[in-house]
Amino acid sequence: MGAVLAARAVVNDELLDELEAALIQADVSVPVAEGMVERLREAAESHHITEPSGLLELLAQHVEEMLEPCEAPLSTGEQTPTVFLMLGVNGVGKTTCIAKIAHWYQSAGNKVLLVAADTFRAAAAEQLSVWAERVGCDIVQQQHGSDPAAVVYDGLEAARARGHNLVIIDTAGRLHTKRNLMEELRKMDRVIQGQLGRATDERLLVIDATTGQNAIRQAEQFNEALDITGLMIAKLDGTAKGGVVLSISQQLGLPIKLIGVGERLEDLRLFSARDFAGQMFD
Ligand SMILES: Nc1nc2c(ncn2[C@@H]2O[C@H](COP(=O)(O)OP(=O)(O)OP(=O)(O)O)[C@@H](O)[C@H]2O)c(=O)[nH]1
Ligand SMILES: [Mg+2]
Repeated sequence: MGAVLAARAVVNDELLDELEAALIQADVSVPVAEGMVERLREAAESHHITEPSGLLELLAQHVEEMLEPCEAPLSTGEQTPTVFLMLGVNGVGKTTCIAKIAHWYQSAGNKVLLVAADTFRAAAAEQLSVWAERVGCDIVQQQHGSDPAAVVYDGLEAARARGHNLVIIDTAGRLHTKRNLMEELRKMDRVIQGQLGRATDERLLVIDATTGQNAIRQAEQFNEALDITGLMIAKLDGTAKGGVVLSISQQLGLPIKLIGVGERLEDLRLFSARDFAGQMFD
């Protein structure tokens, strides 16, 4: 984005068109990019901005303002255990994200339990138990092919019996278009609600920042099926784009809770509109 502006001496229509193209290139959806550039045009006029660098500052400020309402902390319920249900399509980074969250809370002195409710992929429980060992937290698992809702039930019983205060549930990757798989998630959520006597603290949808526009469809459909409480944007380190975050926030208004910036346990950050805007226009 900075390169588009650096190559220009003055702010004019051509430059604004190029900026719009650069935003779309960075995975911002067309209507959102159009709206942003229109707002920028008006602001540049009213503030008499003629230098491209001034325009870049204004754009970063707009992005920060757009994203600020999406900043939200994780809800850690007043009653224990707090329960996070993790969702998303295949390979977006759910399990890695769970390990990172577990590490974070476990290091802060909490007693964390991971629940391996991805009983579909053969190696999934094994992958989660390797993470549990590294984090130093507990795990509940059943054999491959078990009913995921039954694993969730077991997990919550175990948490209550053994005094865990955070339970994080790993689910199998699934396409947002598969109705029966969405129903399976709803069933898991009902089991949690039944056990807790209240809503699941977080139904977190993990989105891969490198996915592009399809991420919007994913968020829309998971949200329709399950009322997601927030987003975790994984793999933001792997893309110069990340504009999809803007589109999702503007089009769906969902809170963004966490971002993933690498494959290690430490590579987890709270979402910050200011940091995101700063990095987008580096
Ligand atoms: N660069 C980068 N890679 C990540 C990040 N999060 C996850 N990954 C990588 O993405 C790949 C998939 O991660 P998983 O956590 O297994 O994804 P998943 O959503 O659980 O996958 P399924 O269970 O198969 O649906 C792994 O190679 C991870 O190391 C991240 O924030 N940055
Ligand atoms: Mg997984």
